[in-house]
Amino acid sequence: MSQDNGTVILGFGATGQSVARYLRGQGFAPTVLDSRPAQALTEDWRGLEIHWHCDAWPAQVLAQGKRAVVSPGLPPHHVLVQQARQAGLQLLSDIDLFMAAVKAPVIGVTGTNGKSTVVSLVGHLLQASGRRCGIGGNLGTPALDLMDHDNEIYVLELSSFQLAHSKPLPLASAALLNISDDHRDWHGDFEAYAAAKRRIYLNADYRVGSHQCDFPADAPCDVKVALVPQSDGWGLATHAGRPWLYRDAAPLLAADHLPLAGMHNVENCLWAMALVEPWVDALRAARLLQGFTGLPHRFAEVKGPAGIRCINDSKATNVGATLAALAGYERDQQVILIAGGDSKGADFEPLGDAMHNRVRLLLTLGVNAADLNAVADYHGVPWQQVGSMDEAVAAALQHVEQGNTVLLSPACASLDMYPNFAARGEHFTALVAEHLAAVESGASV
Ligand code: UMA
Ligand code: ADP
Repeated sequence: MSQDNGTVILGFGATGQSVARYLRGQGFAPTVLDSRPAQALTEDWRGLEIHWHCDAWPAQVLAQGKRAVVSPGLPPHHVLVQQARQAGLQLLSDIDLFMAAVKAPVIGVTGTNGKSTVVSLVGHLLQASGRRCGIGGNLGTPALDLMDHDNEIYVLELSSFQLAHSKPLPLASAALLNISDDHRDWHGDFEAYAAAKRRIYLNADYRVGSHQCDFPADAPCDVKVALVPQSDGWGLATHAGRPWLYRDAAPLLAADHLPLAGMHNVENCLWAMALVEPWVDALRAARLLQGFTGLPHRFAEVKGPAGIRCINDSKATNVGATLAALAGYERDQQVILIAGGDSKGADFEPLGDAMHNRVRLLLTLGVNAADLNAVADYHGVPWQQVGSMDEAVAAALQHVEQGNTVLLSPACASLDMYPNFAARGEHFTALVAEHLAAVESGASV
C-alpha cells in the first residue's frame, strides 16, 4: 500500500472512515486528523496515521499534504480547515470524490426539511420501477460506501454542510425543497446557510425548483413544484371535489390515497415524482407512490390511549418542521405539544402564531426551553416546563382529553439530552406504551 497520495482526512466519523475505506481500496493510506479525543473504532485501521486530539496540523503532514477531505461536522471556520486553506491545500468533500468516480446518474436532494423523506420516496420509486439504486448520503450510509458498479442510479441526501464543502456537483437531477432557519451555529448566519443549499443547482442537468428559489437566466429551473394548481409543473388542484396531485393539466392521484399524513408529505410526493421524471413517467410514479411506507420519527403515529392521537415527530429538529406539523391542525386547542432541546441558535418566534389557539398546552424541555416559554407567553399559549421526557409524557397524558393529539415535535436538536433524534423518539414511544400498558392492566396512572 502506498503510504500517501497527499490526501489528509479531516474528521474520522462515518464520512472520514468511508473516505479512508475508499482510498485504501485504491491502494492509498491517507493521514487522518481529528480534533476530538480518540474514539473506539470498530474497523481495523492499522497502517493509517491517525492524529486524535489534534488542534493544529503537524508540520510534517502539512508540508506533504496536497488535498484535505473535510468531514461535514467541521465548519469552514474550524482551525484545521483554516490551516489547510491558508497552506493552499485543495479542500474537498467525500461527495466530490464520489462524483468524480461514479459512472451512473446521481439525483441530489437538499432542503431544511423533508430531505430524508424525499430521498426515500425517490429510492422507492426507482427500485419499484426495477432500477438498482444506491440510496444514502446525509441520510445514513456515506456516499462512498454506496459505490457499487451494479447500481444503475444513485440518490443522495445532501446537507448544507456537505454542499458548502463541495465543488459544483454534476447531478443528473437536483432539488432544493425549502429553506428555513437552521444550523446557524455551523454557517454563522442564515444567508450563508441558504447560499450553501442553493449550491445544489450550480452544475445540475435537471433542476426541480420551488417558488422560494430564484434561478439565474443562464441556468433556469426545468420544472417547478408547488402545493397549488399549476398550468406547467407539479401541483395540487381540486378534481371531482377532492385535492389531487397534478402534472401540468393531468390529474394523477387523489391526495387522500397517499400513504403519508400531512400536507408537507403531499408536497414531498410531488418533489419525488418530479425528480424521477427523467426515468419514471408521471402516471407510473403516482401508482408506485402508494407502496411507500413512511420513515420512523417523522410525524409517525404511535399507539396511544383510546381516542387520543399520539404523534412521534422527533425528527422535527428545527422550527420549520414543527410549523409543518402544526399546520395540519385546526385552531381548536386540540394539541398538547412537547417541544424543546437545543435550538442551534434559531428564533422560535414563528412558532408563536402557529401555536396560538391550536396548542392547549405546551410542555417544554431541554437547554433552550426558556426561549420557547417566552414565545408562548407572548402569544398567550399555556406552557409548563418539565425536566425530562418522562415528566413531559406524564403531564401530557394527565391533561389530555378525548379527541386531542399529543405531539412530540421539538423544533430543536436532541443532543443536549439524547445521543440523537431517534433515541428521543424511541423514549417518547416507550413512555406512551408504558402508560398504555399501565392503563390496560388497571394500574393507577
Ligand atoms: N470532528 C472533529 N472536530 C469537530 C467536529 C467533528 O474532529 O469540530 C470529528 C469527530 O471527532 C468525529 C468526526 O469528525 O470523529 C465526525 O464527523 P462529522 O461530524 O462530520 O460526522 P460523520 O460521522 O462523518 O457523519 C456525517 C453527518 N454528520 C454531520 O453532518 C454532523 C451525518 O449526518 C451523515 O449521516 C454522515 O456524515 C454520512 O453522510 C448526521 C447529521 O446530523 C445525521 N446531519 C445534519 C442534519 O441532518 O441536520 C447535517
Ligand atoms: P430532513 O432529512 O430534511 O431532516 P425528514 O424527511 O427527515 O427531513 O423530516 C424532518 C422533519 O421535517 C420531520 O419532522 C418531518 O415531519 C418534517 N418535514 C418533512 N417534510 C417536510 C416539508 N416538506 N416541509 C416541512 N417539514 C417537513
